[in-house]
Amino acid sequence: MASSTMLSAGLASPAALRENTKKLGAAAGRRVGEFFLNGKCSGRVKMAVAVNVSRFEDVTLAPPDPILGVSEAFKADTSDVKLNLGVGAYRTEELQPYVLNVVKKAEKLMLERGENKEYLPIEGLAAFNKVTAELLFGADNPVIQLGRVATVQSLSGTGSLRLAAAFIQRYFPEAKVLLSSPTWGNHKNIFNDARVPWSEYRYYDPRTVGLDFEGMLEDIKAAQDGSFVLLHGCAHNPTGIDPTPEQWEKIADVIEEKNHIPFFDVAYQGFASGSLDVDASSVRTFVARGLELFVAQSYSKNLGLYAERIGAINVVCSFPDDATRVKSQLKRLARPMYSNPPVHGARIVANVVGDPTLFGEWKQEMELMAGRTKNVRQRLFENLSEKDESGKDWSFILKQIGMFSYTGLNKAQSENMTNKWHVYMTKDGRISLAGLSLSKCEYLADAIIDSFYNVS
Ligand code: PGU
Repeated sequence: MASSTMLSAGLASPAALRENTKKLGAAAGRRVGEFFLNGKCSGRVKMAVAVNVSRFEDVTLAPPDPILGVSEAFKADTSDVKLNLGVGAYRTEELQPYVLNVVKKAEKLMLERGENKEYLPIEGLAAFNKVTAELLFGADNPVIQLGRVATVQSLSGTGSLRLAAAFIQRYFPEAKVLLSSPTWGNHKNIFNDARVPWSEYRYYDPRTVGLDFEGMLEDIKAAQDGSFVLLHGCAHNPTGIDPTPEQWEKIADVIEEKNHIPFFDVAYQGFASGSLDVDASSVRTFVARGLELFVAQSYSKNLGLYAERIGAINVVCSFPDDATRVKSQLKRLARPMYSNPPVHGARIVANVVGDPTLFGEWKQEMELMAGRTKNVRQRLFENLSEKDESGKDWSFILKQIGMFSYTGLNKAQSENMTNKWHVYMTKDGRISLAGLSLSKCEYLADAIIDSFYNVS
């Protein structure tokens, strides 16, 4: 069959081919217009009718991703001194990627057990879902004991956020999401693509290089009742500035008063302070108040499982019945998107968190990663303070937490860092300290001072 079809296509006259292409184009055009893209879509393709005209002519070139695109540019640079401080990925002092020892041990165990590769259920690996919720809320948290949490394993932090966004779009079509200004750039893409409207609340104050707490509260108060408020559970990306425990309480007061729904993005549990519990305390504060909320979790950073795409979406509900229905609908949304999540990373997490020895070792390795990042932060601050003859106060760097430092460099200054100094970073002035070594701090300090004072 296949060969006869090919043969007849091969023998068709150019005129017949053109006619066929026209029909195909028209049919496909209808399909695209009527069935697949009902709403407005800026990237809609006009179907080409002539053979020698591409159907993809109207597809514009997308710009490189502001974060992941930096790694691509870094790879293309041949300089010896180049430094990749763009993506938030932990490197060793030798600037090499790091696979945690506990991950290797868990993988060895998995290999020995000869586990199969069959599909997971739509909601993911049961053992993973159990431990991930316990790690986040605390195993003895009543919301877990009472079955009030809907947990679904999803495609790391990003996929979990995207699944929740689809849920919001379906069940809260009138609601808006409030995002911090600034926030992780992909948040906007995620809610845009899910067609969930968003606006911003004030967060960063450039005058103090700190939190604009009053502005934040004012904007959350001013938003329409019942909005989703996206909060970074710890180690705010990109600023590295977190509210204090007292401030979290006040944020919770306003959210409660306005009947808003908190939506935590927890991508750095354990990586901010080195302690899993301390880094989960913001989420636990809100849960203790009996609020309904969403939490997206990621194991990219704390277990170094970046490419395994392992994470979860948790929805804390008022009643166990709600949790059952919410979970069923999250599964309903996941099924046509990606069917079911990957098993490998889920087994690693389940083995590490579920085994007391490995769990203990993980905590030590996490402290080591967080500790190395803190040491680099300290060294960079010292180098900047020593070298800067103007007496500028660089101590804001020490007040920031997590993988990143928000340097305050503007776009042109950040570009100078890359073009002149081969320091790759995002254009908002963010640098990943987790990708920096102690021995490169001095070079980086020179680059920052040059960019800060010589470029406006
Ligand atoms: N949420 C926040 C706040 C993040 O910073 C990141 C990762 C994620 C979610 C998603 O991480 P997953 O790998 O999907 O679990 N941000 C890093 C990594 C690069 C990126 O942009 O995806 C960053 O450098 O900002």
